[in-house]
Amino acid sequence: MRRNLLPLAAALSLSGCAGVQSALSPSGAEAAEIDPLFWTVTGISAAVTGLVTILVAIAIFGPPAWRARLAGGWIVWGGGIVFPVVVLSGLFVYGLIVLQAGATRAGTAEGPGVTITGKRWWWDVVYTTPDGREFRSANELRLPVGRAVAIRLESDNVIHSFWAPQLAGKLDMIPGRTNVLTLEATEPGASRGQCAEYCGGAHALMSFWVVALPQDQYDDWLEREAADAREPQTAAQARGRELFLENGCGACHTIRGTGAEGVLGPDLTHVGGRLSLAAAALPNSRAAFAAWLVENDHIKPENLMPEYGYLEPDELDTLSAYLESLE
Ligand code: HEC
Ligand SMILES: [Cu+2]
Repeated sequence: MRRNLLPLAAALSLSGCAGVQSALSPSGAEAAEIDPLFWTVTGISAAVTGLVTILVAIAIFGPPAWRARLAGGWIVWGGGIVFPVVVLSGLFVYGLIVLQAGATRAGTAEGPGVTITGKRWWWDVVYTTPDGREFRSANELRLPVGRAVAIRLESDNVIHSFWAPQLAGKLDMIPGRTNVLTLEATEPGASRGQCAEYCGGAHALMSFWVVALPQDQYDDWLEREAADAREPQTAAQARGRELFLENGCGACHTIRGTGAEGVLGPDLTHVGGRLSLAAAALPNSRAAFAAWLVENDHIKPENLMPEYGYLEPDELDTLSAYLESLE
């Protein structure tokens, strides 16, 4: 039994080392600087553990001559004071140098940057186009590859923390304060992030995607995202838009170009184009829209959106088809 469990436990813990939300697969400049810190500290810790284990084994099982040598006062002074002070001071200074990474990166960002506000339990994201138009999005951050971008982090409720492990270390979002994190994606692709400061019941479901795009694709995307919502293409989608407006969704949500201008919930102008729904609690699909509308409190307990259990199945389907079409 134990022989089977050990490798299983090791495999399980190692499986956390790769994937879309791992500080150990850096795809950002700051994360790439932090990565060696992890391996250096892990390597030195392993070496020290190995050394101590050998000395303890000698002290218990070794030949009398070796044990006598270990019994001297030097082992207390050398192994108990000098060695730890030297090793830990060295690691401390090395850590300080590496952790400056974020600070030294500040000021390298060009352009208007992005403002992300921690909400209960989602992320409000405000971009500015090169010609100065500001617009909102939510629950996803897109970045151009190879360019440092200043991300202003804020909160209007409790403390949250913005952590995109593949890009950089985490930074807190503190009410009444603006913290600036400079992110520079070094390769294109999508990775996941997570709120890293307990902020209430559904904190674990407050995640997001970061999508790094080559500069020209990013520029195209920014232009499309800044535009108003696309018009319904089918009768069903048009009916879906009516249902959206009739059911009061616009009190909390904005869909630019429809007259819905609420700001209590995520901006839905281009919700169909995002990788996930409800801060990565659900995939982005028509079924997920429908599920969210009728049982969002089950999916994300105590979130601030009411459930719409009274919608008829065909209404639900039409409304979801409209939302899905908002790319
Ligand atoms: C009282 C305010 C309120 C009303 C009314 C409301 N919502 Fe929401 N909605 C929210 C909040 C808040 C969230 C974010 C929940 C979370 O993730 O914690 C949300 C999330 C969503 C999402 C996920 C958005 C994303 O970025 O993934 C969709 C889709 C959505 N609402 C659609 C609707 C529709 C359709 C209606 C009308 C039938 C509606 N909402 C009515 C507050 C509201
Ligand atoms: Cu949180």
